[in-house]
Amino acid sequence: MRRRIVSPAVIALGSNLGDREANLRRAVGAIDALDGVTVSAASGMVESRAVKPEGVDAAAPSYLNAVALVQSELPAERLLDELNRIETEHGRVRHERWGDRTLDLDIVVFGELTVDSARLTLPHPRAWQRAFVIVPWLQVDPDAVLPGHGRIDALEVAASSEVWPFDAAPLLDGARL
Ligand code: A4P
Ligand code: MG
Repeated sequence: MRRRIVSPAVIALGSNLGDREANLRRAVGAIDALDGVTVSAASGMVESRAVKPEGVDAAAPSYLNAVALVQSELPAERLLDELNRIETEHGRVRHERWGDRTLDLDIVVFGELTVDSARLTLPHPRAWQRAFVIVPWLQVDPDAVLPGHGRIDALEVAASSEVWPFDAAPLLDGARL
């Protein structure tokens, strides 16, 4: 019998183009529908100003972000393939770094895995400084630890002013934890 290896992973979702709420909602459904991937929890949505390489861009459409906890039988690179496919299916086009997008799906952590390849860096190198990742992640895992940076509740303090809650129905029906 094939032994299943299941890894807990954290996925950050973001959208600042189109129907942002619908984009995040459909993305959570599409992730949960992947063969070998189950979404165990999803945060509420938070809103924030777009961060560009040159700083906060108040003229760009603001973002909705959320975080999903998943259990993945897919290895990290295969999960990334599937997330890239879901992004493309949601109309994602890549023109510029940190450019406006209908959907961005990033793997924040994948179990204890540390990777630094051309395609995949784990843990995500910028998650620790981003309120739009840390604040929703704390909602679904208050004890979470970001390898290399420690407990995320200690990171939130500096970051918390940058995001505000977005009132919407839960991304997942019912608690699954
Ligand atoms: N890649 C490497 N590691 C990962 C990972 N852990 N998860 C590679 C996902 N992808 C990973 O990503 C570029 C390449 O990163 C991919 O080919 C993948 O193989 P991308 O999605 O094409 O482009 P990007 O998202 O513009 O690049 P980058 O540098 O990953 O962006 P960030 O750091 O994710 O920032 N402002 C607000 N308010 N909210 C946001 O969500 N997001 C960004 C994107 C900028 N500003 C934002 C937000
Ligand atoms: Mg990305």
